[in-house]
Amino acid sequence: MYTFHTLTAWIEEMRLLCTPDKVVWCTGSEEEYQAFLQLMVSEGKAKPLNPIKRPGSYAFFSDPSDVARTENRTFIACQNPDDAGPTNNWVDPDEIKKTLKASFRGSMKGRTMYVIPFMMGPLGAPVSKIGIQLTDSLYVVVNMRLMTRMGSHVLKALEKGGEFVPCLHSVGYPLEKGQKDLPWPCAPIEKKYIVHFPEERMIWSYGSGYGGNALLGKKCLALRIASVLARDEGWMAEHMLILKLTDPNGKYRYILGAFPSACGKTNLAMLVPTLPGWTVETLGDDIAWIRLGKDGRLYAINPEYGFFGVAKGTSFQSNPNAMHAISKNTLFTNVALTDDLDVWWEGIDGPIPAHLTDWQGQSWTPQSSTPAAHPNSRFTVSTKQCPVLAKEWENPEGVPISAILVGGRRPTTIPLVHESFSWAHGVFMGSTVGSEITAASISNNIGQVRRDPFAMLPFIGYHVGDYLKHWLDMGKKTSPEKLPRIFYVNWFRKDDQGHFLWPGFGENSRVLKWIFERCEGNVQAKKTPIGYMPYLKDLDTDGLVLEKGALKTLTDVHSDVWTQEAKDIRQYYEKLGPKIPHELYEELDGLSSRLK
Ligand code: OXD
Ligand code: MN
Repeated sequence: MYTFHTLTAWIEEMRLLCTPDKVVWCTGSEEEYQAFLQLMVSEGKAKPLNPIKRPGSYAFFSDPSDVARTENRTFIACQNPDDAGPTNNWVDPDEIKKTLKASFRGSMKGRTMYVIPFMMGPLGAPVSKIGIQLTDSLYVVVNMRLMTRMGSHVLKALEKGGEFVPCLHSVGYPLEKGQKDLPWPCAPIEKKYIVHFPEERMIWSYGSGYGGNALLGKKCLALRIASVLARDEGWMAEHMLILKLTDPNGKYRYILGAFPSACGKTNLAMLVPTLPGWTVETLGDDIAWIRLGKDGRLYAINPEYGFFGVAKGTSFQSNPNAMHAISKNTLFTNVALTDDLDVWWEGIDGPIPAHLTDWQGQSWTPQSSTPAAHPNSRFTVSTKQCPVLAKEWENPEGVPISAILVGGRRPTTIPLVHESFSWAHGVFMGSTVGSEITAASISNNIGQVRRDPFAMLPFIGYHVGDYLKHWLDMGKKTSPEKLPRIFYVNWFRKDDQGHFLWPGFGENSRVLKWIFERCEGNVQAKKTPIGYMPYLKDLDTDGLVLEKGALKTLTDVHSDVWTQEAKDIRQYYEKLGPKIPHELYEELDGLSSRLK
């Protein structure tokens, strides 16, 4: 058990293993944050941006080999391989500890070990969890300061009782005496290991300094380890945005949304409705922890304290609120820089500058053959800078959820919106979401669907079949009318020429309005073989210009296409193996027979 009383012993053990030159306990103060940034500037690891255009902001550039989460180097270390299931890389905990101890031995030589006490979830919230990350990367420290509630107050909370999740991290680049450091030290890909010990509730990450591989509060703790805690303790840790939708009369409802990476979760969380009088406010853009409230409803909190958003494609057109949020005090990674030291990326507003410095420090012009910003370039910014942050976002009890949206990128088959008949049917829908493989990704499987159950495929810390069973079990803990309704949405339907049929972004508020009215019980819906769908008169299309016939295609259900979809789902379930709950097969059989 890792508690306040064992904390110093654990740190001492890790210090003796990693042999840093010194150990620094982070207080989390503003002065400390500024001092760390200055230190990184002096070491050539951070670049201050134009103080007029982007005050308080810095740019960081990673090694070209260390630019994203590395799922093939991410492991679940549990005793029985079947507990990790077919969607995870399993390793034996004792074996991997031996391997990794050899890697960590002396890995912080010539460096400082920083101790980061952090909390996921608001202080005092019943589901909040404490983690202690040890790292030799200052980049990680400053990012964790924005992304989590970090500092001495967390140690005080730990002193009062409870456990913490030990998170050991090293970039894996020790410095011999006199050896010059690199701007972004890391280990080669085959030496990187992001290892989760769900039985011990511990994380060891070696060799990468980037995003979810290194900021261990996020995907590692708040999703992979938390999903295991949630299963054992009867709650849910999900890859979901949380938003508050308010109608023109001031009535509001809270909605969750599970979408795979690169489907616009951050944009939806901060959406500016085109429908007059409607507003969306943000509570979270990536992770939701959900538990049953005393009143039998499901309540969600956002365990994070910042946004780690994809920069590429973010603009005043796609997400004005994010653009305002990142106007100051923001850390940028792998973006391009303008000649006057502002940031730039593909898809940002305005004309393409005649000259830039690309993310690899090379001179760039519009004639260059490579992108100026890395496609996975990121901004890190405090949640508090979001101009449409809902005031209740830190409510320790969370907010009661009325609807859960699931979806992916599906150019064909899936209509704009359909609603599940029941919780179990909604779990079935969530288990089948995913994105169609397009020519944009190098693959022989164009047109096939890469399924990503509840957008959690890379983040479930245990067997996917048990995970889906946990979803079904959660629905049995309360009465059906108290559960959120589940909606399957698809903003990405295309016509035969490959043009999007639905404009998306702020226009998605039209779909949100129908969902809101369904939750209010104000609109009837059409029963179809796949679920409830809107009558066209109930979908507010006032002032919306669509391609001729678009609305019909967007709301069509073709039984031959769906029969193929059902077949494909069956194959997917079979591939996942015998742990897929029989209730989901019953839902699949139900769908197939309704299609006949
Ligand atoms: C993320 C992701 O970074 O899902 O949020 O990959
Ligand atoms: Mn995510």
